[in-house]
Amino acid sequence: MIKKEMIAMLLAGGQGSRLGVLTQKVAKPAVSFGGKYRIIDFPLSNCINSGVDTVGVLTQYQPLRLNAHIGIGIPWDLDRNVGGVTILPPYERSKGSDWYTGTANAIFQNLEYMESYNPDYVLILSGDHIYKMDYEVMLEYHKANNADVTIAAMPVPIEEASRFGIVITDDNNRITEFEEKPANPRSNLASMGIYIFSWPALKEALLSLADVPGCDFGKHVIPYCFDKGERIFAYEYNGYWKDVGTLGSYWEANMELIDIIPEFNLYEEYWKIYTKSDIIPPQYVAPDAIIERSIIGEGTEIHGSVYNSVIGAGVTIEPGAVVRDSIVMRDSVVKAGANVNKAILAEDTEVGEGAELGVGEYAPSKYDPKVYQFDLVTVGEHSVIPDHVKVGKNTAISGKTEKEDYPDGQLASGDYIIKAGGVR
Ligand code: ADQ
Ligand code: ADP
Repeated sequence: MIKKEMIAMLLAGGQGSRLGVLTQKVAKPAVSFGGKYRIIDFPLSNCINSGVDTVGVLTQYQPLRLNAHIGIGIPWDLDRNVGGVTILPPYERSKGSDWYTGTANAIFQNLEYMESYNPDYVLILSGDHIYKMDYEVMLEYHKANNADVTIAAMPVPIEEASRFGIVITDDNNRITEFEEKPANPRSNLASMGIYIFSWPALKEALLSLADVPGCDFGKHVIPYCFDKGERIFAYEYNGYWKDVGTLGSYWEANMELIDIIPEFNLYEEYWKIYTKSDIIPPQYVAPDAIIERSIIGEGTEIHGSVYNSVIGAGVTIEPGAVVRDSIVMRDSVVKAGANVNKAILAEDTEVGEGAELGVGEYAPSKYDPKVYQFDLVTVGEHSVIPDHVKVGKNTAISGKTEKEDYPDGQLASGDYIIKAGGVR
């Protein structure tokens, strides 16, 4: 096969358990974002905008929607005879095929794929980050430093630092210390989970660590390269980057799109974000509708009022309904007179007439307090909320719920309803 200087391996197989009911049936990279996109559109668009035309996408958990979305890569111009996008699920490998047990293990199981392009460099990406980055510039930096590994890094608030791999660098940006998710971080320069490896260094590390259970980049590969004394550099990035791995950060990143001057701009001509779009009719705004500071998807009909919200394609907001500070994904219906506050409604949900979401005081979650720790109402896809019920803040709903599921017509803050078939 033809040689490629750099290929990308995009990790898209994590469970995304911290997105709660949003990722019960879809992989995190396939979750809708910004009314039109799916999360994976961002790294894929970065690849094509950076001239990286060979991308292996490693899928595993709930891959159906992701596969359907990526297809043969036409929207991203990745439908190449040579290279292009290739979906790499764990079960198709001929020998040693196994479930991907960790990020590095997933890459290890695809050694043959990488080898077939005889690359000089391999770019490792996550499928769940919203950002724009020119990987070609990062590669130039990698080469200029004669590095074995380059890790993209950016400063984060120190109180969030223990969620990340933390690096300490010398005056030349060479990394002198790396700690994966330290309890007491000694720096706020965080690894973005974006790596360029010189191919010999990556191959050697993967082969040496082949037997490590759950082999992971942050936990095993980077420390291994370190112990070998390899040249590891931090590539400092200062633009917009968001790991949308929690409900809070996912909601926030969507809301940032409707800031008056958004820090993350979807409208740049020279850095387009590509996605697969269906052919659907334009929006319709009815005579009494009110729309303020919102994104409205194609084919959506607004009869009621929408404030500070991100509304996907094919949504209906019926007369008298009010949607505020919320994300409503495609094909959902908010029925007449319903009131939706600070909620995330996944695809194809239905909010009944006069139902009220996001009311009352906040209480901690009884269901999964690590996941549901924000005052959001989270509704999984294909869910139904009956007419005239009240739903408190920090609640989760999944499945076709009925009046009887709501004691006294209410779901209290901190409570949840997960119907059979909706549970993992
Ligand atoms: P985490 O955020 O914990 O840390 P991780 O769970 O390792 O990220 O997942 C990274 C990516 O790989 C995600 O896109 C995920 O979907 C995917 N993935 C996870 N397991 C997979 C598997 N078995 N098969 C295929 N894909 C899989 C990492 C680094 C930190 C860094 C943060 C930045 O370890 O050092 O700070 O990313 O977000
Ligand atoms: P995900 O499946 O969401 O990608 P990770 O692999 O990043 O999850 O994290 C594994 C587990 O660690 C999650 O299922 C979650 O229970 C827990 N976890 C991760 N981050 C946090 C956090 N910020 N607060 C609480 N728990 C967390």
